[in-house]
Amino acid sequence: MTTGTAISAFAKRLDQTAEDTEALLGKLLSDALLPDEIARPKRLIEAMRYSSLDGGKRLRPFLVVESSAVFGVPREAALLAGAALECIHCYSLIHDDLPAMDNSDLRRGRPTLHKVYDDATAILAGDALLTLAFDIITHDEIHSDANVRLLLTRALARASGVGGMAGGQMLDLAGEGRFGDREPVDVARLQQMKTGALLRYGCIAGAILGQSSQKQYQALDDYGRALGEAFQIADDLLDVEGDAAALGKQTGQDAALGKTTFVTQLGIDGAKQRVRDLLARADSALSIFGAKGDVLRAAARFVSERNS
Ligand code: GRG
Repeated sequence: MTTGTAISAFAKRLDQTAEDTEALLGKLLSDALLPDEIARPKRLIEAMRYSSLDGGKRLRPFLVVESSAVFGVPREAALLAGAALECIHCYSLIHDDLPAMDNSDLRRGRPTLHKVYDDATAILAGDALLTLAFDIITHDEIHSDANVRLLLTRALARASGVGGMAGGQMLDLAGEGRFGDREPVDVARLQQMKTGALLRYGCIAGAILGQSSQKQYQALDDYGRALGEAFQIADDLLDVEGDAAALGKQTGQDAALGKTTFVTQLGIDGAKQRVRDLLARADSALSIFGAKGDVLRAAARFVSERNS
């Protein structure tokens, strides 16, 4: 496949996954009660819907779907696992925007949840999305083998929790000097946790669902790590060089907070070179999948060259 063909196939598939994820999240976030639930308060479910529907690239569900496609996993199962991952992502955005964290007014081109509702509703909507993710990931439809569901669930917990995203956020705040003197920041480690862990999960989820060999798992793990770092460097570059309108959020926030980022450490040209190196690493990790890895290869390119 030529690079151009792979990129247009990628764009179509990303759009389709975004559409399917939107429909699925719409159903999962309906008023309908699940067995053992007592009531779904209107304000809470509406707040969860506000932050989860009608926006976002749905890159994380896309990675789950495409890493699963490599192993011929049924699309419906992958979409469900992707929806669980997207719920965690949306919760992290809600909490990250709160006054106690980044205090942002704009997200996905719209006012942030706590601006439209209030801080308490935003905290609860984030909590409920996090919890819902762990409900979804255990659905029987994801895999007939309960052990596969257990492995997926444990990996999701580890990507999201103290040793993953939440831990990375803590390191980030400590580096800003929120708890006393600024703590020294290992940017690569921090970002591997804060943003990389969920993206990597999207990639290894396919290997878990597809009951891959150890070698195939390792390949997707390597690919996911390279993609996660490239994503973050692109994010740091966008904060310096990006367009707020295209991004749907303020730019220049890292500099305003005096944050150590890949750009402050490597400079703009150094950061761009690092992205090129990571792209090459992502490509080479996928080599064992041959043409089956083409869409994931295009995804890595999209992540590094994105403008939103
Ligand atoms: C509050 C526990 C907790 C964690 C917050 C991941 C995170 C930690 C905060 C997100 C804030 C942020 C702007 C991180 C930089 C990279 C990032 C995750 C950007 C948003 O992801 P996209 O571009 O967003 O995939 P869309 O809107 O397309 O889903």
